Amino acid sequence: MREIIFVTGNPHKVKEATDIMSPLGIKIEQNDCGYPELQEDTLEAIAGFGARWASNKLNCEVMVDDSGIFIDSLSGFPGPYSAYVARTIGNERILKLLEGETNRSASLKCAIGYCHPGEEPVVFSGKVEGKIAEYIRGKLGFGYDPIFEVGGSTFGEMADEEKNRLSHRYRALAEFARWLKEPIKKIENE
Ligand code: ITT
Repeated sequence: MREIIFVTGNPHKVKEATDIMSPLGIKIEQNDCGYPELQEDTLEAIAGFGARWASNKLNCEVMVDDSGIFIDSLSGFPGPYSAYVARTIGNERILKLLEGETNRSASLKCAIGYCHPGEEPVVFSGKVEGKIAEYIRGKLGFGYDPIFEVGGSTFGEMADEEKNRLSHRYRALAEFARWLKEPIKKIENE
């Protein structure tokens, strides 16, 4: 089985990546050495930089995952600042910011960066569209899951298998897994 080092401090991401990738023949091993998160406008730039930095530090091929929630009525905020916003104001205060707002559309996005030491990173993106719930619902998942609703349920109300069938992370990882089997294509398309 192909083994990939996943550099992240977030055990929920490791569990989801393992559940998604193991049926595809890819084994995920966590390493939480961390990486500097650039203050960039896109998750892709952050993930590419992080993957390059961590692969050079560990001297092996690695993947990283930079994710975020983009709220339409807030012009895409918090986007690449999602980790900071979760740590500082959190879900309750986000709901307060949206009080009385009729446009509750939002998306979760994931950028998977992958790199070999000394090489250029490649990045795979995934996105799921949904809306911000009126109130916190569900105890499953993590992060923004209890306020992010798709098809009537929040990710916080969905079993892992259900979230992993349609999530931003699933979509990015599926692209990555496809590319791992046929790496030439991505390089030709860039
Ligand atoms: P690493 O950088 O160590 O991988 P992190 O949790 O800091 O872990 P991100 O910067 O990618 O990861 O996450 C940004 C925020 O988005 C953070 O608060 C996460 O909890 C949240 N988040 C990431 N993936 C999510 C998901 O699938 N569902 C809900 N929230 C998520």
